[in-house]
Amino acid sequence: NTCMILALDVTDREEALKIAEDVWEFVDAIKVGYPLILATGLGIIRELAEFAPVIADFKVADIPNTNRLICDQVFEAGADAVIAQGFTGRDSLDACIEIASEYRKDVFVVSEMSHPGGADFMQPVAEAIAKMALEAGAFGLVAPATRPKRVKKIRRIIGDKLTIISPGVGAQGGKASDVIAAGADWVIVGRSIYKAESPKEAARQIAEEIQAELRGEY
Ligand code: BMP
Repeated sequence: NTCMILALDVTDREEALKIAEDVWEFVDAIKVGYPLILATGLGIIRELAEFAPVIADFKVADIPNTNRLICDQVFEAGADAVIAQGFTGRDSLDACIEIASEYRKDVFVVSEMSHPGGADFMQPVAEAIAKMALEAGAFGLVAPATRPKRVKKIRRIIGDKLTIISPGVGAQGGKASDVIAAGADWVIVGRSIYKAESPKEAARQIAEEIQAELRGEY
């Protein structure tokens, strides 16, 4: 377990596959979203699944029926998990979880986003979303590495029942070891890896920082 997820937001298929091949040993999953999938097609999910489990970050946020249709496509394409927004409410989330469980796959729910604006409207509802995700039987939450204190708070609410994956490390200012210390299970890292001169070296360094934190060396 490397406690790291690669956010592969490049828009070129060859580049995406090259980076996945370079860094797979340092990551436990690859997160793909609109940039890569709109550019290259849904087929990229199966290609990347050769290297690591794929999390489809579509931030699903619609009525239950539309959520069901979206999740069906995502899991049919070979994704191991989908990311849904929580603010659309319990029935919309239930729809995602219903389809995921048919495929024996997982749903992560966004509670509060990592960018500065994520504190404007999402932070006040984040704790309620975390509770809802717990009650609904989601697999995990997406919580901000840019605000380790918030991750700590969310961890207190959900206990050990949900996994926390945390974006915002590096390019957005968060530090991997800080958010792991605050209770995140995995950090999500994009630009700091895929824009690095050597993505492999960058991934290795962050992985080492996390392992040192877990050994209590920080
Ligand atoms: P980067 O490490 O380059 O900042 O990438 C972070 C990734 O996590 C991006 O794919 C972004 O869309 C996603 N993300 C985020 O940054 N904050 C959130 O709150 C939720 C996200 O999914």
